[in-house]
Amino acid sequence: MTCTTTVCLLYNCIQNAVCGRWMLLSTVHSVLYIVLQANIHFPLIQSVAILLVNRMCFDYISRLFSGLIYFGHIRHLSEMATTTGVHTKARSSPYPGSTVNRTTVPDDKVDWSAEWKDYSPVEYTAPSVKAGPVWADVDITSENDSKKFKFNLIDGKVNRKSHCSKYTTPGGIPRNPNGRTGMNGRGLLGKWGPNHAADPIVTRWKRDKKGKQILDPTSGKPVLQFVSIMRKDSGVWAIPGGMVDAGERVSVTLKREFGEEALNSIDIPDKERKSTEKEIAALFKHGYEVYRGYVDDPRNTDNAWMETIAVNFHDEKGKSVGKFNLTAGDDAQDAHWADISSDLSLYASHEEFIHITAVHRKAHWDAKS
Ligand code: RP5
Repeated sequence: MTCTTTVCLLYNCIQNAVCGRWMLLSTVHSVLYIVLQANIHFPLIQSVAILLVNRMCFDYISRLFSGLIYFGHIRHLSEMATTTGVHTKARSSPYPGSTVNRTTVPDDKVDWSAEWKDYSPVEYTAPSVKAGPVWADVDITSENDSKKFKFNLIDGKVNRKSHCSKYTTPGGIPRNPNGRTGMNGRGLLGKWGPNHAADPIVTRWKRDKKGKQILDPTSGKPVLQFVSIMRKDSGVWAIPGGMVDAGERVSVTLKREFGEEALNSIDIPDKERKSTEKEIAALFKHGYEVYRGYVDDPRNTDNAWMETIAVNFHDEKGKSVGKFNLTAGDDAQDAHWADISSDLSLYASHEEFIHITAVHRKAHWDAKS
């Protein structure tokens, strides 16, 4: 037995003892060890088995120590949230970009377990989605259609797994795990089930002209600022997040979206642009994951919803991205460094992600905390 397999075998034992939920994978894993140990003289089979074992070990270790090695250097909050509370924005009317009103869902009927025999939500899929752009799924008009999709799985290049839990698919159609929204169909969202996004929370400390950190007079804590953009669709301030493209790594989406939505707004002389891009790349190597899960987005429906991974990239000394002022970019959107406090009113669940970031950075939030 090679050194690699000994290490993997040891790891397998620990993992079996600690992580019952990976039992199935562990069994597959164990079968591979038997192949390795059976003194098989087929070098090809043995090499494939070693490769698979190593790959699986890497995945398991990534999960166990996800905070340390997941996509580079992104660390997690141990008490990381995976769902927001009862969704409210996902029940609001009219539906964005339309005059369609949702069926009203009272708070006590949001949960699918609350009985509502006559629940018959309004049906709406935006014409732009029905037109069948590359980023959208095809319509499901019969249970047979839904067989085209691998719900709760990685489906080719599309991630149809939820960050929260396995979702149900009554009649072959995914059901929003956070409850009723008063609308069937996909609205403006392209994918049936989870639509994955990524939110880069770029922060710096608020400083005076001499570079000294500014403390909030009520809490006595330093004021944190984050890059906030005004969304073109709603005119609401938000984190500059965006959709994860098919097959794209979340770390790539985070940097790309920040570049597209906020970097265009950074007022930098052309000759400094290259070095700034380098500084941003360096900042984006060390993120802190503050949230992973459901987003209370006004575009959600009973069959399609937003999920995100929100990561904080902090410029402690204010010497990289933090040294730039943000002004309105070429496109209509606006961008600025927003002071973080409980007074913020942001798009979807973004206030929640910013609050978690403030707590993590021990920054001012409100007079009490
Ligand atoms: C929100 O929608 C996510 O948190 C993310 O900020 C955003 C992604 O959608 P687009 O900005 O691409 O429309 O739910």
